[in-house]
Amino acid sequence: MKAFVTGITGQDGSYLAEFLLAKGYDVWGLIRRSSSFNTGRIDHLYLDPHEQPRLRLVYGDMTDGSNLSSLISEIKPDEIYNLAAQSHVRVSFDQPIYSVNAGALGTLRLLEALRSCNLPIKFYQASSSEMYGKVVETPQSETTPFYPRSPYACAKLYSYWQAVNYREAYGIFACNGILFNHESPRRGETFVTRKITRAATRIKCGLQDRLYLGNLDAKRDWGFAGDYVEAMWLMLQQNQPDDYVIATGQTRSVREFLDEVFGYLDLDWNQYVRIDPRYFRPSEVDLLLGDASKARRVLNWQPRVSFEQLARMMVDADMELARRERVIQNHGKEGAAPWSQ
Ligand code: NAP
Ligand code: G4F
Repeated sequence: MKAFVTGITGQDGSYLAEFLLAKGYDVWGLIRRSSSFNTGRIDHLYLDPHEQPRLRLVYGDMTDGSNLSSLISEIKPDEIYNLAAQSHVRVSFDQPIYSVNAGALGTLRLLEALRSCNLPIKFYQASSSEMYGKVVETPQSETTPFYPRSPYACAKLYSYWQAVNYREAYGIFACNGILFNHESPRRGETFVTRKITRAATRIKCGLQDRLYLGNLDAKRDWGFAGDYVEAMWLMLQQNQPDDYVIATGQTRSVREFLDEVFGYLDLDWNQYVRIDPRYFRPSEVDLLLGDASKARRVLNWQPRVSFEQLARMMVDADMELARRERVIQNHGKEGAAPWSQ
């Protein structure tokens, strides 16, 4: 089996690539040219000389339709996982046009590339619980109406409907995974969970003394990214294409995440956290709570990692990074260049 993964350098892309390689897939990943290395999350898969060269990276961009088209006709994958997006909600207010170009039109470009090559390729679309936005019912399921609250969420909603439309109009096996927030030690450093675990561990190691955050009252249904990529794959293994909510069924506030993380480190976050209005959003999503009973029933999927385990896993990984950073800093103070050790 051959899979083509957009967004392979991101959090989910790295876990999905690991998962598919372990299943024996050949994995092709789309990467963007960057002036610095951007493959840190997948280097362990790519650079191991003992591995079969079953992971191949190709250059491209979701804003470049002709490139996507020639890649799809050349690779002829069995499955496409479309994970690429400007995925930061706050940033999408600063860069709405780009976020929509990459996140919404990018999906359309990929679907068109798929359609025109006339192969029975299965398509996974990374849809998001952000589409529920100002929620009209709780918990949110596949039948809950959408109410997007950001350029990012509007882009995701557009992609969601295009995936449904290509399924209905052209018979393409297209699935939407409506994933609620999922985190891991590989989460981008500017998303709130990772920002907190990184800062808390650096505070514990004496490397920083303040953490500036926005709205602490927002509630999210947080799961572990490693569990969620399995659900993506399961969707494409069914007889019929469909859309599924993937969530834990529990919701916690940012404040509760702070309690868990700082408590684990024996610290009181009130002493270190300050509110900075720069991190407020023009319109906020107050509460997300997913009902994944359809995925449990049809896909036989369920999350394995609890909220507490997730927070601790992220703290443990960031503590390791903070300790290394402290060692490098101490070497620096002694006048020795760390790279010469
Ligand atoms: P992420 O860590 O931000 O990764 C995003 C990926 O998209 C990166 O590989 C990034 O490449 C790539 N990308 C961005 N713009 C691109 C462009 N114009 N052309 C090609 N590639 C581009 O996001 P994630 O957390 O793994 O999430 C994966 C997908 O699921 C995203 O679409 C996200 O919106 C969606 N989603 C995420 C969650 C969540 O809680 N994590 C929940 C629901 C849905 P670079 O590395 O070069 O930046
Ligand atoms: O961690 P966040 O930035 O994630 P958000 O906005 O929920 O979006 C993530 O999950 C979505 C799924 O629902 C994905 F589709 C999307 O791609 C992304 O992965 O913020 C979570 C909450 C928000 O309410 C935000 O206002 O935390 C609040 N928050 C408070 N202080 C903060 C901060 N968020 C960030 N990023 N930084 C802060 O300092």
